Amino acid sequence: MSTRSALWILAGCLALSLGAVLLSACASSPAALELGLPATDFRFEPASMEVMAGQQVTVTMDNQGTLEHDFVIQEIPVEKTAAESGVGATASHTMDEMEIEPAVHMGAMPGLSSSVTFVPTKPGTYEYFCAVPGHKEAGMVGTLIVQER
Ligand SMILES: [Cu+2]
Repeated sequence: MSTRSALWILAGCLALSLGAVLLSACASSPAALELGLPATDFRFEPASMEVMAGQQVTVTMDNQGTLEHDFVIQEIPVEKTAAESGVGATASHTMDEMEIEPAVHMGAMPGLSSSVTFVPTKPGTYEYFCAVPGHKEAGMVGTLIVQER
C-alpha cells in the first residue's frame, strides 16, 4: 500500500466519524411536532397537549364550529414564533382588545384552519384558550404541558 492511499483511507475514516458525530447531535434535539387541534363551539380537542422544551411545535386549528375561534397562549417563553396565515386566518382582530400581546396567537373563520409555529423554551404548564369574548368561559380552554428535554 502506498503512503498516498493510506492517507485517503485515513481521510475517509475521519469523514465517517465526523458524520457520526453530526448525526448523533441531530438525534439529540427533539423532532418538530405537528399538532392538530380541531375547534368546535365551544371546545378544543384535545383539552391538553404535551410537547418538549426546545421542540418546534406547529399547532393547526381546524375550525369546525359555526363561529370564529382563536388559539392563544398568553404567557409562555418561546422563540421563533410565526403565525402561518391560512385562508381565512385572522391573526390580529382581537389584538386591540388585549392589553398585552399574547406570546402565541392565531385565529380561523368557521370551516377554515390556521396554524402557528413556536418553540417553547421553558418546561411548565401553560394555558391555551380562545380569545373571542365569552368563548373561554364557555369551555374553550386547554393545557399545554412543556416537558423537560
Ligand atoms: Cu372561540
